[in-house]
Amino acid sequence: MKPPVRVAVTGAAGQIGYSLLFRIASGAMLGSDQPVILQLLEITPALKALNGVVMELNDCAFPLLAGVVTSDDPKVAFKDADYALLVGALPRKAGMERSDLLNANGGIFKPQGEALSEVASRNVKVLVVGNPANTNAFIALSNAPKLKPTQFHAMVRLDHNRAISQLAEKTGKPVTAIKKMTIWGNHSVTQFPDLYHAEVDGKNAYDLVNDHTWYENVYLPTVAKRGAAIIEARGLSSAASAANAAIDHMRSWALGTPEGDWTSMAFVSDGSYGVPEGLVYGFPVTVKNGQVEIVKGLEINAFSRAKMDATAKELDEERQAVKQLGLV
Ligand code: NAX
Repeated sequence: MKPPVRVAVTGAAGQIGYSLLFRIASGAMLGSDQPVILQLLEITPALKALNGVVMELNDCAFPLLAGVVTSDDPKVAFKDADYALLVGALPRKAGMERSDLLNANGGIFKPQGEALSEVASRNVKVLVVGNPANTNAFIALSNAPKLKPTQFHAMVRLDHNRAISQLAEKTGKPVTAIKKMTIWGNHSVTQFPDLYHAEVDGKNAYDLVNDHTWYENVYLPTVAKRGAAIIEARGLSSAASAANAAIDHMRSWALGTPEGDWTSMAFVSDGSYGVPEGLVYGFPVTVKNGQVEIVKGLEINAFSRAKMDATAKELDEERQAVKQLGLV
């Protein structure tokens, strides 16, 4: 058996945490030969509920769970962490302006970035799930001078999985037939799910569907607004599917992507595909030995260009806003 790795999770007593922790402890994220120590962060009032979750974790008697730490102090929860999943955030409430939302989340992700920079493993892989995920990741990485910006990702994998599922339904094929899906840009309604490079059983997905009206007016909004549809149906935001996507993202980052396929991850742009440098933007990526590479050389048509620029513009506006608020 390998030595245990340390996995920090914030917002651990929340909805997503309740699905996520059990899957990490079962080996779904890092493999069935990788013991884990969970290091769980919550705000002080939620520590009691968190203790209940820890009781349930213990009651599972997971063979891979080598220890659990709970704290309301990021410097304790992030100490020597090899992986950090930043789930706890302040969602937008009715009547909240965007600047209020960014300010509230700045209060969470600035100190968490600083703490990660000080105490986490030098090779820590950080995934931001809490919304607005891309900009929260930007705030965290901007406050972590001792870590590389590329150590911080934002999650677009739920959008990626939704895009695969919707395409599978349209084409009548299993999800396993679908490869090379991409979510470009922000985890928001401006995201761009790209069918021009996706494949279904090796055939080009856009050509196979052969219906631009459906693509533009049905598929894109269905994928982008799926979160709202879940809230409408369930009365609560996506939790199990979000936790599943976080597991998928970290698994791809730690263990790699399969030959002949890629996935979508959001992280600091190096200027690829004309995306302004420094924006935390979703790209198609392959991963080998923990090294994330943007898939190069994809042809971008005028329709895609406009969509990719619109989501970049939104992220740039959020970047300007957090700069003005003094959060970065
Ligand atoms: P919950 O409100 O159920 O749980 C959030 C938890 O975070 C709470 O227990 C709260 O006490 C804790 N928390 C708040 N501030 C904290 C801090 N400073 N340190 C540690 N913990 C803190 O929300 P949940 O449904 O679990 O969703 C969590 C976040 O994920 C939200 O921001 C949500 O918008 C976001 N989502 C992101 C998705 C994505 O694809 N990137 C999809 C699902 C989800 O909507």
